[in-house]
Amino acid sequence: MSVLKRRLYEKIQEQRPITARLNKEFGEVVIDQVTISQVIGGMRDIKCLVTDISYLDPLEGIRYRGYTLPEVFEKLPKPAGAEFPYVEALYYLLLTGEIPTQEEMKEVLIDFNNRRTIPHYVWDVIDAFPSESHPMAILSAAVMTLQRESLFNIRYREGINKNDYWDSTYEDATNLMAKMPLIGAYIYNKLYNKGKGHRFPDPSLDLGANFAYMMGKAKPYDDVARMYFIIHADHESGNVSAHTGHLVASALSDIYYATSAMINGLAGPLHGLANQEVLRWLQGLREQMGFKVPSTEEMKKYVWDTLNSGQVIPGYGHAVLRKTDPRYSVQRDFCLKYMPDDELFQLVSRLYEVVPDVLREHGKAKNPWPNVDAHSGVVQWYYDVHEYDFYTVLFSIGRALGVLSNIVWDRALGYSLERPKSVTTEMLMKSAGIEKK
Ligand code: CMX
Repeated sequence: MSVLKRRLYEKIQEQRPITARLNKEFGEVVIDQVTISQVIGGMRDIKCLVTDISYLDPLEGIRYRGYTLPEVFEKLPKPAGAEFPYVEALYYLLLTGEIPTQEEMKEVLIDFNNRRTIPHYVWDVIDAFPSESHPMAILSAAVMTLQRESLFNIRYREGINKNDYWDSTYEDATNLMAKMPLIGAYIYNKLYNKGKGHRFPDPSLDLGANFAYMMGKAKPYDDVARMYFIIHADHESGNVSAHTGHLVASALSDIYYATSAMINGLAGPLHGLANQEVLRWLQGLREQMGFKVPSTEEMKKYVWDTLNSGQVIPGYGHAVLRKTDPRYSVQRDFCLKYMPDDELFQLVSRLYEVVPDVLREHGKAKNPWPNVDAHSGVVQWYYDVHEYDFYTVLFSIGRALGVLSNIVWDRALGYSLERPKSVTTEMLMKSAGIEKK
């Protein structure tokens, strides 16, 4: 058993009696109540999911296993000379709650490396897609294609004990996590380099550096990849992608079905696709200005025009956060260090001074501050990833770290099939004490 899997198993054994006791002895304790507007309004804020992998505070932002993003960057081991940690180290942290040592990392890296082989039929399926297809549709299908590799399905058919579900789920999850960056880079080369840039993985490189290598990008893109995958990894369990992954897996659908579904949820413009929408919107502003630097008044007008035409300002607002997203701030700090004079970065910075006031005046958004997507495309653009349709694929690779870790734990703790209850409008009217006309 690998060091990661052994530590995970020890943690599972520690956690199981706690969850079992809560459920058995305190199952009737009330932790929330539900209002009509929550039922109509997308179940906002209802406390009905449990995860120990991350927690999102509305004012502070995300913590992974109790650590803020700056703490994660500081504490996790890094490759020699790198600014950002191993992505594989974050996977270790998310699964076990522990910071791996450099020694443990050596083993984890070898394990990830050994799982990188991708069956040829995956490339064939990707190649068969028309070149106008959206990369998220291709990614979802490519992950789905791998479903026949699921070890969980084989074990399930053999009739394994429920207590052992986590084991083959962990194997499936780690196999897929090791492969997803390769699939992403292959899709990029197929769509935007006419299939010419494809490279085989370099076993001497960690996940981030190998992704940069396969994308054909020089340093510091390896660090960009590490930063990017780490900041997108998890945002507790209620967001569309994480929740979809969890929901599908709750039917004991395997990791491949669940991850493909989470990718489909991430592909919506109110969620992960917002990162490509931000770039489209920024380029629209630049074009409208004839590529001159816009004045503050011109920026305000552009923001108002977007709102008045009934569209949202992409990259701003959030269902939970009520302050600037720390994932935005991490990227801003990166830009200040590596690309302070970049025109697009400066535009994003100036919009930060304009958009929140306009959104406040507009009076609808509960949170006028930027989220992760307001900044992520700008960094990619700077490193010549100009094909903004691709940005959500990057988000997906990162998000898989959290979703997969959660599903392993769902299986380990025996979380039930998800099945909330719906009501009719008439029932809501009755609850509200109003008559049907
Ligand atoms: N621009 C304009 N209007 C906005 C807005 C924005 N950026 N953010 C919220 N609103 C509007 C909502 O559309 C809603 O309008 P209606 O009452 O007409 O339906 C109203 O303000 C209240 O919404 P809210 O409670 O503040 O926000 P929600 O929880 O409903 O939605 C989100 C959250 C992210 C979908 C929304 O802020 C939004 O559409 N933002 C722009 C898209 C975006 O950046 N998405 C990425 C989020 C991060 C991620 O998941 O990747």
